Amino acid sequence: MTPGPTDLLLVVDVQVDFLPGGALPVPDGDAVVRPINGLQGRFRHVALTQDWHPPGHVSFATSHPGRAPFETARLAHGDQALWPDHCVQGTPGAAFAPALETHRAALVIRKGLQPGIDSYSAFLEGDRTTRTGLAGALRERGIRRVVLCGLATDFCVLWSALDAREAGFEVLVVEDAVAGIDIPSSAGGSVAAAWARMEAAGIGRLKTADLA
Ligand code: VGL
Ligand code: ZN
Repeated sequence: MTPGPTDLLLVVDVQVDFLPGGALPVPDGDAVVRPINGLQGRFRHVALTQDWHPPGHVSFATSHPGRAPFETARLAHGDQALWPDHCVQGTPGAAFAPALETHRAALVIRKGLQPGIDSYSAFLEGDRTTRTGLAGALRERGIRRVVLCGLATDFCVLWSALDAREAGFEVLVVEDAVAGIDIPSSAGGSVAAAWARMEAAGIGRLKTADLA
């Protein structure tokens, strides 16, 4: 595809804490930076997202005495995976990856700011009710197709892609510009499960080389 005036590149959570050495490292997370920088030059519209939690956020295992990262907690609005403390507002770990180009983006959308609600999705928070405003902002700019890249395939990319589709956009994911956490499961891991869910939702896949 050749990106046009109604296409937007959505760069999800390419932040220090999700890179190797960070608080919640995504394996090979740093490998997405170079392809994403290349992709950004091909799009007229670029938006960046930032996971942006207050200290003591509900998604942190440390906020649940006796619980460990990667366990699941039951909250009033549903199950919550517990993580190491990560992307705390204003800390070095919450900053964009130093090598990520950020100057082309018209929009930076931050998510996960409410102490008691997580938000993997750039569109709709974990209570599945609170909207971030991103869908409206994209519509006002005339965007019809959202092309996603970034971290992590099986969490924030997955939920952002599903909600973009739900909001009525055409959605594509750039498979060599994403990387996943990949929690093992009997069903073959969360990355394979994420691709299956996205495919079932009508979300397309492409490679950086397919973008001319
Ligand atoms: C993410 C887990 C917790 C992500 C954010 O960006 O995929 N994953 N917070
Ligand atoms: Zn988070």
